[in-house]
Amino acid sequence: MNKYLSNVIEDTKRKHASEPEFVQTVEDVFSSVEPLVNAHPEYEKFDILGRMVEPERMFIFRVVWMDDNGEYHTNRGWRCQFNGALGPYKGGLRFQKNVNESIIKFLGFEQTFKNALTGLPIGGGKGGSDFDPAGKSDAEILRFCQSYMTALYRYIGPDVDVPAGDMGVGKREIGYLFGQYRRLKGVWENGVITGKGLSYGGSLIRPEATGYGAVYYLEEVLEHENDSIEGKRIGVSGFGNVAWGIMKKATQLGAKVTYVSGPDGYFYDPDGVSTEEKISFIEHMRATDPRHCKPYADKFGVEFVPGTKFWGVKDVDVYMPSAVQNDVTLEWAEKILESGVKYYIEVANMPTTNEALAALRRKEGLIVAPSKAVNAGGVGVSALEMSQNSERLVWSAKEVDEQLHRMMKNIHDVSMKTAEEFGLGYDLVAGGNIAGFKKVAEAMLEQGVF
Ligand code: 2IT
Repeated sequence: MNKYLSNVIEDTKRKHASEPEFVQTVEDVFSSVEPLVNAHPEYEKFDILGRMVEPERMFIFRVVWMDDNGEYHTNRGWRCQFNGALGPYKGGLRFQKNVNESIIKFLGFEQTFKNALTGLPIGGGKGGSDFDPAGKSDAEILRFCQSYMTALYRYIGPDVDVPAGDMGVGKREIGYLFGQYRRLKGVWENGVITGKGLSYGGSLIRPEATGYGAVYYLEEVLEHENDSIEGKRIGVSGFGNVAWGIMKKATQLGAKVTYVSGPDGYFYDPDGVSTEEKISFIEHMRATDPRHCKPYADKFGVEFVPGTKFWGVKDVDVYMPSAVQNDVTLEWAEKILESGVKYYIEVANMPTTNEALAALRRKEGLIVAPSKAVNAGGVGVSALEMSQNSERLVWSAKEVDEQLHRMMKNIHDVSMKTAEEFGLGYDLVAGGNIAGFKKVAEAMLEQGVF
């Protein structure tokens, strides 16, 4: 391996010994960009790799809130402004019990390259809290969000850092966070946050964008293989906002999501989650009980298998991991390899462990697409929301959807062409990583010492 590259990886492992997810994502991206680093000796001269793994800054703050019984709770909040070379820091907030510094940092690092792939002027950031939204009342969520924003507001702004949602942060939380920002600053700067409600500057199609974008990307892959989306059966892990968007778009295009998993097991619906009633029920499950997908099986009378995942089933055409990081370990990857399924389209951030990903990528005839390209439509439409806010206009759903579609096509094409340029064939993982990295590196080089 390139000496400079391996030195930076070793350094990262040493400095971040207690941050396994962050080390994992650095190793993943850096193993892909080796041909680029070999072709650009100036990266070493200007220490681009060393700079790339160090967030520009990261805030840690206390978030104290009172529950409905008047008891005090103290959580930890983070915001990581990872890389601002391409634009204001941009990325979601994740509220989840298991959130820690390693998770925020890995997400911020990935976000930097993902945002570069959108082709829009956004840098990479991420934030969150170890707050557990499960079972909290609306009033408790409100108080938590107000306290969170009170700690954060002075570090963000429409031209500084623009948060959005991620797991545990949806339209309701975004509303409370924005309300508190406006109250504290006394200005109408709705471009400070994206994923807003339509009544105060949200973008049409933003809720659907990540899932729709993932399906548009899948269509490009299928077209490359002289195949089509019509009739495809898709297995999706997770039933959050992203999976919901995939179900809607897949249905519109004549495909269907037949397997869905949650923390409690998975269900199999041979007809697909493809009626309005079923898709609405998915939304309802997410809002009321995100830890169980069994209620779907009970309601619609389909098979439920408790306590396991469906990876390895043979009666699907496409796997789309859309839940949490490291969902697919080597053990599951081996089952996927045995299944003979041809398309493995990552959707969630880092859903595959590095060893599982390596095993999947080695398999001849299996097409693997990386999440930082596939799920980029979400943040891409967030950037479009920022444009609408600065224009003080609202674009039509059709216009946003068309731009999203073009963006996804472009991300696929750039990834494909970049891989070809480096003699790697149709390698969407390497192509996506190299294309995103190259863009950020160029901007950093041109901006001098920063
Ligand atoms: O992982 C992601 O790209 C997001 N959670 C969306 C970020 C955004 O700023 O819309």
